Amino acid sequence: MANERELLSEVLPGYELAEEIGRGGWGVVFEAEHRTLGRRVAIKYLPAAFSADPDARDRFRSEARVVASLDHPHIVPLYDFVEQGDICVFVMELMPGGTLWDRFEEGDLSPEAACNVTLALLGALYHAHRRGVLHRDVKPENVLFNQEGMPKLADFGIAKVLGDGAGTRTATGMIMGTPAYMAPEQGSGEPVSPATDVYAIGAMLYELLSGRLPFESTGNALAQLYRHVHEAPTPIREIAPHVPDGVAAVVMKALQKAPSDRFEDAATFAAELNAEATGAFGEDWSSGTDIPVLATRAVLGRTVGKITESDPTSPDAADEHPIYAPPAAYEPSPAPVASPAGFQPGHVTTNAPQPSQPTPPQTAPEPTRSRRGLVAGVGVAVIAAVAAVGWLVFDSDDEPRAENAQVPVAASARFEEACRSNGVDADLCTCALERSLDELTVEEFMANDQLLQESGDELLLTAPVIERFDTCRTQLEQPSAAGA
Ligand code: 3AM
Repeated sequence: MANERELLSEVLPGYELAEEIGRGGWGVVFEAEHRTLGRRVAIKYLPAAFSADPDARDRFRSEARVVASLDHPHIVPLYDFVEQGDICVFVMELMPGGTLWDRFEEGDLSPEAACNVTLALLGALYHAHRRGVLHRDVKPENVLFNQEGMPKLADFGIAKVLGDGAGTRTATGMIMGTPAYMAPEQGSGEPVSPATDVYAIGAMLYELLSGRLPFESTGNALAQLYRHVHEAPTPIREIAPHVPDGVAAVVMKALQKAPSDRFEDAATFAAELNAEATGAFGEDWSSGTDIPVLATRAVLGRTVGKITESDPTSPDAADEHPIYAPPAAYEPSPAPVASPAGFQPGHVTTNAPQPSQPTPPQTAPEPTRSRRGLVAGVGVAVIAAVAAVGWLVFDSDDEPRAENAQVPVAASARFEEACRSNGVDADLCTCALERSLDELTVEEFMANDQLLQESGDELLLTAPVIERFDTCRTQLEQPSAAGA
């Protein structure tokens, strides 16, 4: 069998293949140059494990069409999509400036820069949401910088294509996204909507500003998901007091559990963030970051209120029309989300910028030490979890894949039900469940006898769980013994 380079050269004879840039879960990325145009590009090659499935191929094709229709300065543009035999190849803009994660990890990201990149991404998401495209895997690793240092969101929609009914376990795993940034509804298999991406951006901004995730991983993806679904994140100012009040409030609003309690849409989020950042960092906060961000009128118009937002001749006019509706082809269980209300002519936010009160420059927060490793571990764990779950309940291809994520949560719900029927105090129950999630492997957690035993109609708690109650009781009585 020909190696990857030979295959790619055969499929894309117009390109001179250069260095391999890297390998991700979904393929290998090479740098290449168009022989005639001289344009340098990135080529992403999808392994045959995904592209050999005709259904998956259909979805790649239709999603590639959607992604190609997105035209936004902060979305990595797709130049071409080629399929031949079992191979699918995406040709994209080359982004040689590395990822947002790289910059964060290098400690090279001031709070202003973090807010500025977030504005760029919100503009990108707003554009995509209006066209029925959800990203569903927003994270610093998926934000790349081009030659000019312009941040752009990458891998748009690919996770979704892979997740929607793809027949491989690995592909099924990808629907889970990345637990570190995952909205409660995505983690529990409920319908996703633009608010799901809003949450992920909120989780990302929380991390960029504070150096910590809203819910740190203990190495167990299910435990992290459980926290996103059930627990309130620590208010960001408690761990990062340097974050200005207003900016902190914006971050925490994006992290609300109920999608309807978050921002109405990505544009509202951007407008509020811009207003609060202007109040905290001063009028010129954005230009001082050296990160070029093309804030469109649609994103910032409400805050600045200077332009007639309904002007149909505006280059951003398309972004001002409420056309979001999850297309059936991409959404097996359509999100019950009302179309965003769009912009009201003349509407200006009441959240006007405060008088400029620049804060002293802040040093970038330290990223959580082992987070990189944890993310990799978490990714593996999630795939493992879903693979196991797929085995248990998804022999039928008719099931919407989004349901997969429900199973770990359903197992948690069964545990809680067993607590209730056995008269266990709710706090004690939550504590023991969390300990179980932390201490057990995914397979053990899913195996009934590790937590519960069925006896007739009754659900009994197992001896290891009862031992955890004892530990938890001590922990709850003496919080300092929490680590015990
Ligand atoms: O292996 P690392 O993390 O260095 O950032 C992506 C990742 O890099 C990079 O390819 C690797 C595997 O996904 N990548 C993805 N799209 C890219 C693009 N359009 C890209 N690098 C440059 N341009």
